Amino acid sequence: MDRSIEKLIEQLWDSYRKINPQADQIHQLLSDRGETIVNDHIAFRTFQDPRIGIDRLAIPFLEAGYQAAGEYHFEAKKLYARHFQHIDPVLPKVFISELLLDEFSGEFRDTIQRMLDQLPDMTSLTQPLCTAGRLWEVPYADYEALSEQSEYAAWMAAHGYCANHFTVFVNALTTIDSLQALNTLLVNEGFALNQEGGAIKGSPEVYLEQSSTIASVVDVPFNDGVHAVPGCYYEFARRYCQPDGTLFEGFVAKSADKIFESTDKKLQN
Ligand code: OOG
Ligand code: NI
Repeated sequence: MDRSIEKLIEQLWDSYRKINPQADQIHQLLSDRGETIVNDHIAFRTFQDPRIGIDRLAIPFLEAGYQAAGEYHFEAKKLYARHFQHIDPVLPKVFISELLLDEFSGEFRDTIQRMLDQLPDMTSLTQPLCTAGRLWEVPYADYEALSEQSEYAAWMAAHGYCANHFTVFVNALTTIDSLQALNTLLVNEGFALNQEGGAIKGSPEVYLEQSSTIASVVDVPFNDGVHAVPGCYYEFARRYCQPDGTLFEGFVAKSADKIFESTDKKLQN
C-alpha cells in the first residue's frame, strides 16, 4: 500500500488532537478498557469553488487509490457531499462536503468572496489542501454575520482546512456492544453529546447509527483579536449488514444533517 496516505492521515490526526482535546481523552478512556480504536471515517469541509472544492480536496485520496462512492444533498443547509473509500479496509472512509455558494447572494456571498480573494495561487501549494489550515484572514464580525445564515460557513471562515472530525468505528470495540452503551459511558465521563434529533442518529433499518460530541471550543485569531469559537468534534458510528450480507459503507443524509450541527454555537452551553 501507498504509505504516504497513512502519513497524511497521521498528520491530520496530530493536528486534530491538538485542537480537540476530547480525542485524546476518549482514546485514553477506551484504551484503558483494552480497546484498540479503528477509525471509520474522517470529514472535511470546504466551499464549492474549482480551486478548493470537493474534487480538489479529494486529490491525495484519489491518488492513493480511494474511489468516489456515495453523494449526499442537504437542501436546507445548502451543502453537497461525497464520500470516498478504499478497498483496503485499514484506511478510513473520507467524507467531504462543500457549501453551495451559488445558492447565496448579497452580503453573505461578498463576505465569502473576500476570503476566497485571499487564496494563494493553488498550484504553488506544497502541501495537500486538507492540511493547509486557514488560507485567509477574517474579521470576527464577518464570522458572526456568516453564522446567522450558515454555521458551516462560519466554521470554514474560522478554521479552513483540517480534519473536522475523526470517527470511532463502534463495531470494532470489544467491551462495548452498542452505540447506546458507548454514549452512556461517554456521558458518565462528562462528555457532552450532540442531542439534536436525539443522541443517536439513524437506526439499524438504515444500516447506520451515529452519535457525536459537541465541538470543543478553541481560541481562533481574527483580525480584531482572538475569539473562542466551536472547533472540532468526535464521532461514533455503528454499521449494520445489508440484506445481501455486506456491511453498509455509506452515509445517511438525514443523520448527517444533524451531525453537521455538532459545531453549531447553539450547542455550546
Ligand atoms: C460532516 C457531518 C456529517 C457524517 O458522518 O454523517 C458526517 C461535517 O460536520 O462536516 O460526518
Ligand atoms: Ni462523520
